[in-house]
Amino acid sequence: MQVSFAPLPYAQDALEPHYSAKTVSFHYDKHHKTYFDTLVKLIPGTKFENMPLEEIIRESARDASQTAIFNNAGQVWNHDLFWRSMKPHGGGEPTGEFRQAIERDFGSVEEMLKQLADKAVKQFGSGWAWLVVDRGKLSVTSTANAHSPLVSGGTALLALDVWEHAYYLDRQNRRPEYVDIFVKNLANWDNAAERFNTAPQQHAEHAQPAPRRAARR
Ligand code: MN3
Repeated sequence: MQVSFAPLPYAQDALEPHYSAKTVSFHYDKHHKTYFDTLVKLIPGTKFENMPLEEIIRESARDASQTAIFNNAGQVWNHDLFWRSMKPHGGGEPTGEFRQAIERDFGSVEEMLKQLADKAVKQFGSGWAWLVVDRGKLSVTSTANAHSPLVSGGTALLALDVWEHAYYLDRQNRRPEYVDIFVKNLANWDNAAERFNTAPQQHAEHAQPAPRRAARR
């Protein structure tokens, strides 16, 4: 089996006071771990058994009879990125080439943050907000439940979990407050920049479609 339960990239209390150790403990040790444990029980003896996680997600997304595997695999992947989308003393602003790309595609960093927060707050029910790069172009999007840009297209740079379990212990129903704190105090732009720099077809000029051949008669 190729799937694994990734260690947290920091101590459970490292995001205090913005994201409590209690929430990290429930969210990582219970919710995230349960998705992983369930996946590990579901895949033995199936074609998914020896696939890398990303392939399990893409394959199961295409098959309505594999919803349980898709949901649990998707949530393992989404949470792996979510924990890396935060860091102690995070927030602030992206820098360098990544920042230039944000300014090119959104007008300003502030506008990108505003649009990301808006997607996160308005996602109806459980889901995720994302900063994505697709063929060199940045955008923000949201997905429901276990879905992600792995399925909808592009490379996810930042994942913001808006399932209630992500914030309820700290902020009850106040999702906008959680989103605001995530953006201002937790977001890990270094990790997002690294993912941007290594994303396939990072540069917009590579995104040009190949010249079309003249139609034959
Ligand atoms: Mn979660």
